[in-house]
Amino acid sequence: MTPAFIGLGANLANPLLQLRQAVQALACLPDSRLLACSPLYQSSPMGPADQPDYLNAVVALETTLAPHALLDELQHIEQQQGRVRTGERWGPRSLDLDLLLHGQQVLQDARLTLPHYGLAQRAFVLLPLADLAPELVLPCGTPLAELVARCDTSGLHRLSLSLMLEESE
Ligand code: A4P
Ligand code: MG
Repeated sequence: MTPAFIGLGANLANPLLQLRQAVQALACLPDSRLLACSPLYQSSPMGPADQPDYLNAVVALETTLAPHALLDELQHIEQQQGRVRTGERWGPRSLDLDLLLHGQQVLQDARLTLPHYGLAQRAFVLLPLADLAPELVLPCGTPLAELVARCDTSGLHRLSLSLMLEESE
């Protein structure tokens, strides 16, 4: 089994419900086990400012799926939940699932970049990832805690809502 981390983001069509449904779907992935779910964060939009705030979280899995097979599964979940790709860069979306890390894999091809290209800069990814794995060291050798210390957390708020229904209800 390989540990993998998935970044979740949504800012349209009831984002909280989108993320909760996505966690349920991630819990049902083949050849995988959902290990943990970070707290939920509200974040001001990166990219065009004329869009609603996002909800973001990170989920930890262990999986025997290869990276591209896992990406296929993530894109299938996005489509199931009605994601429409408008082509607008960093535009609003009902659900975005990013494969942040797949073990210590480093790769770059037409479909997949690992680690995810925005991981090192984005507070809305780094903080929830650090909630789950504070001791994590990235494949390049940089400790996650160093990136967290450096990132700009303005516009980011941890919420007291849970994504795991069984914990909150
Ligand atoms: N792709 C390559 N590597 C990966 C990977 N590690 N994980 C490819 C997932 N996908 C990967 O993604 C475009 C292509 O990236 C895919 O076809 C896949 O093969 P997409 O989901 O279709 O499009 P996108 O998400 O709009 O593009 P992009 O540039 O990846 O956007 P981001 O980086 O995901 O940013 N603001 C806040 N506050 N919170 C957010 O979550 N998210 C975005 C989207 C913008 N602003 C945000 C947030
Ligand atoms: Mg994406």
